[in-house]
Amino acid sequence: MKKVVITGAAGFIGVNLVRYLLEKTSWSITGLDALKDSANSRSLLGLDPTRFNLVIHDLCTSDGLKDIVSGHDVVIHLAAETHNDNSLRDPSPFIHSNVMGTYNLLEVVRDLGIRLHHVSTDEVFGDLPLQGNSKFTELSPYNPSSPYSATKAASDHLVRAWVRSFGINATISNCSNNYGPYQNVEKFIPRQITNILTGEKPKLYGQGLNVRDWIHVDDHADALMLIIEKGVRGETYLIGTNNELSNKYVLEIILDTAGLGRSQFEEVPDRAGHDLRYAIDNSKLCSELKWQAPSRDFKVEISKLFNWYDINKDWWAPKKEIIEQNYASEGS
Ligand code: TDX
Repeated sequence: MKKVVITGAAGFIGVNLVRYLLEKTSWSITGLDALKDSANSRSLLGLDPTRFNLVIHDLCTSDGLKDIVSGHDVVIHLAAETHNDNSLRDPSPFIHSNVMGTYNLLEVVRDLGIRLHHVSTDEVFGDLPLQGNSKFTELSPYNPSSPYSATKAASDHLVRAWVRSFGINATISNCSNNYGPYQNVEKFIPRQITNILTGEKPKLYGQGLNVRDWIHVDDHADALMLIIEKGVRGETYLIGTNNELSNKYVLEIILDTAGLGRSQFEEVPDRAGHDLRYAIDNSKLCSELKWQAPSRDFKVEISKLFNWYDINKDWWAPKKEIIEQNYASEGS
């Protein structure tokens, strides 16, 4: 049985990972979270208290961090500011959380000799041309576009440097766009679903031609569990399920699910520096660690997700108004 720390445990991927690991393993988990805007401790209610506890701590503060992490076997590092649009409004929290937070954690795992898995994003590689079949691989050069992706790239570089210079036992994964329950309504899919549920029109940046490679958050959790168990020290693994879709197409599925016409959305000004296309080549994970991407019907999953946001209004409604005010002030 492993004793695991998950940083960012109250965020979207953290919550789903905690739930997944409690179901699929006998591991005990310490969730660590600063409980900032994107995190919602209510997402973690009702979990088995003999196997899960939540510690409120901001990784930007190194004081006390060693005591929290000590006695565990593995740290899975998810804590980060993650929304591109927020990073364009104010990069500062991204520098603090994603760079300084990772640095503080690295110093603690180095000191304690504890294994680390660093969870990152495909955005560190920049973007791919809209046309063609090229994909990101573990060897793609880093070329981040936004303050968010630049800070995630910086955190990846720190982990690599701590492996090489200080010999820490760490792995890295870079995953494509996640979807699933408990995702903050500022992100694309939940924003459009909750706009419909509140009588607003969905908002598409530009013409919606940009392409994202969507993975269900449980499939991401499944790949992370495998990397924790079998990943090789110092290695990077890309995680994705070959599900490239244009934003326009995803929005059409959401509109179909809601029983609305496909023209029932608003085109809003495009995001500055908007990455064109992301696509993941997952062959290293599949061949070296024998990961098998579960097959899913995206339309069925969107329909389930629509129901989840419909049923769980209490979870997202308190945040919706302020998020939409921020978007509206920018005309988006
Ligand atoms: O209202 C919107 N309309 C719209 O067209 C929003 C919020 C987004 N979009 C577009 C922008 C992107 O092309 O949808 C696409 C997805 O947008 P986001 O959900 O903001 O995700 P993205 O910018 O692609 O970044 C995501 O993938 C990598 C996650 O948010 C990151 O945390 C992850 O690291």
